[in-house]
Amino acid sequence: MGARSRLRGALDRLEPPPRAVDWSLFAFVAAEVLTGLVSFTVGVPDGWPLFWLHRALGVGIVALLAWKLARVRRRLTDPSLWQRSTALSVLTLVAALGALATGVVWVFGVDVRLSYWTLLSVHVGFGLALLPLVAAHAATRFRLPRRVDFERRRTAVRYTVLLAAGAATYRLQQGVNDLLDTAGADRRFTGSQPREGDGNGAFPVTSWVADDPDPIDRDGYRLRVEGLVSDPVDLTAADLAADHDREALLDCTSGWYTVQEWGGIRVGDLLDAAGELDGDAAYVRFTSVTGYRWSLPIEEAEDALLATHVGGERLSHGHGAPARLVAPDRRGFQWVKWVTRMEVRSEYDLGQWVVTLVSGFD
Ligand SMILES: Nc1nc2c(c(=O)[nH]1)N[C@H]1C(S)=C(S)[C@@H](COP(=O)(O)O)O[C@H]1N2
Ligand SMILES: [Mo]
Repeated sequence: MGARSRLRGALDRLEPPPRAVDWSLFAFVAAEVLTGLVSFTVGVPDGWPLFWLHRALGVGIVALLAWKLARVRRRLTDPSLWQRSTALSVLTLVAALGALATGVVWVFGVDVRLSYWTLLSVHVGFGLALLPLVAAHAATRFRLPRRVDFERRRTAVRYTVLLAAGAATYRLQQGVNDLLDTAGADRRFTGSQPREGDGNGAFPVTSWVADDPDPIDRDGYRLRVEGLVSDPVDLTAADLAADHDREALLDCTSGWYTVQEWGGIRVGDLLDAAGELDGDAAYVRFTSVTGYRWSLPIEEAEDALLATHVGGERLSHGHGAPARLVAPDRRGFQWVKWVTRMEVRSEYDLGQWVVTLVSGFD
């Protein structure tokens, strides 16, 4: 038996029964959306397995999709077999190929923009569109999975091999990056690409669509420190005299990161200006002039920086002047810009997850 037919044989043995392929595709896509979204909240290197799982599942989808297309090809290419649901099937396929292609191109470090979206943001868009499409597609051809489709031992072996092969493929790709010294080699464990240089001009201004306030007048600016403190206080821009410098890495979920020297004041020192903390103090919530907000557990918050400077320059308006949060080990979206309110709270703020998405819309 030649190497080629041996590989063929191995692939055939790996191929799940048709119904299992369909349900696996659904499950893999759901898992991709889940791991993708959760990965947005991970900023510490210990979180790397989540990103690897996302990549391995992605390669797994390539294999599952290949098996599926080999089976249903004629339903797409032969017009006499077209049905009402074929349009939905094609749309689902386009979204799947879009998500896969953008993901694959991204790992090579390609850095193109589609209007102002990075390729990674387009990837996220395809992925989010794919989930409801796959669900609707599955509903048009609904067949319950059967026991025989997922016979226990074979199934376990199959999916283990599939994921292991996925991870190995990604590892191999990284080897290619290193060998050819592609831009992909400089990516962080999160997949983000580097932005080099110091100061305001070295990295992009990234805000949600509608979060676009007018520049804040320094003289009129006040930072309100309130909540579970004994003496709430309004601080002026002049009160925020930077006395700390800290190197910290900003990693945006749209796929870039930058290391900068941030100048500012420790949040703990600002809280001291508002007197004593209440015994129930558990979180500090940072709110932007736009309403955008995020909170950090009190200990982490105290050690975070309210930055007024970056790379030795005063923060530009776009980067959050007069003051923005610098939260090391957190993803960029948590680094609230144009902070006008710091509030000590006893409870976690679930609403922030929605508010960060819609703030700025009137
Ligand atoms: N008020 C406010 N703060 C914000 C944002 C925003 O849209 N509004 N965008 C966040 C996101 S997604 C990132 S990545 C960082 C980007 O900071 P930069 O614009 O200085 O690069 O700011 C965060 N802080
Ligand atoms: Mo971001």
